[in-house]
Amino acid sequence: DDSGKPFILNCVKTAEKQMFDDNVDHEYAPISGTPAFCKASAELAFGENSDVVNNGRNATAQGVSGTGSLRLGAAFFSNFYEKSKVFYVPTPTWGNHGPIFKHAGLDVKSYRYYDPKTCGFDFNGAMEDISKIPAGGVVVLHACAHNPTGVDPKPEQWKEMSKVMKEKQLYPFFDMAYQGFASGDISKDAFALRQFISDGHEVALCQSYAKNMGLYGERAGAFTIVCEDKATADRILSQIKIIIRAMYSSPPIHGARIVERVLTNPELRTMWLGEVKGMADRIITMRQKLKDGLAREGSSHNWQHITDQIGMFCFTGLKP
Ligand code: IK2
Repeated sequence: DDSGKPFILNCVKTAEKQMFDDNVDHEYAPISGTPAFCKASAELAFGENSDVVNNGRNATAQGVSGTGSLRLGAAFFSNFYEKSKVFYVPTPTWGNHGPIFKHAGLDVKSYRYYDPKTCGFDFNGAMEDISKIPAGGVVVLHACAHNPTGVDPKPEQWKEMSKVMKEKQLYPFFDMAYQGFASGDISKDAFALRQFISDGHEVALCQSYAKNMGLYGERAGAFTIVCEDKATADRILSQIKIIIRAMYSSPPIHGARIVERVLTNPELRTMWLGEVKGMADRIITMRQKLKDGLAREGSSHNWQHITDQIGMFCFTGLKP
């Protein structure tokens, strides 16, 4: 907030108060988290009327926030994905992607993403590199608000990327750590993911509630593999549970309970949607103020990229 303090969402405070009043216990969570938490997370990502969730095609497990969900996904791919052990990440990417995937025994390579000349997306470079990845390769995609550049592909560019990845039989692995936190609209921020689903991809997805619900230290997130049918999803979830059981037995319960309440209680959900928008709008306003301030101080440089970029990260293009 404006005093540099961590912001606690009112919907979260209200959910916690309700939980206290309901005298909730401290029982273990199920190995893959509660079914209600997993369903609400999948619906948030794929949409309420998504055929993925309606037909049970999602194998979804609670993860230990975004990082734990990535690590769980990495373990699953390392154990069971026979087509390739190579994960392709954008250049640059979140500094922990490489260590997480390598820790699970995967190889990490990269594809072009950021263009320092424009402080924007290197669409041609990305397309060229992605189209050369051998069939079966796993491509890591930041669903929105790319960390650390703030540079996202435009909707038309996402469509092209989805098309080429389908043609080349590449596996989309989405990291969605900022749904709602980028534009303020949870559906808009899920555009890329939903586009890939409507193009027929079976994707992997990692979600985090650290930013969009301000639950950083509560470690609430989810890992999903979208399958061709429910029978496959059930078999995959069973294998995911075996991995979780050996790694940490069961996930933390308090944050997941907050998420479940906020997403499934209509009043709390409405409150949350307003608060996510409030946080995103604040970031958008900060960007505009930075750009305006530079102009006001006399800079004639084109700072358009500051407001073209989105989310909490900004590559200013300043030289060392
Ligand atoms: N994926 C991306 C792209 C992220 O930016 C983050 C959060 N990064 O910020 C916190 C940090 O650097 O530790 C994550 C995943 C993981 O977030 P979390 O594990 O906090 O949910």
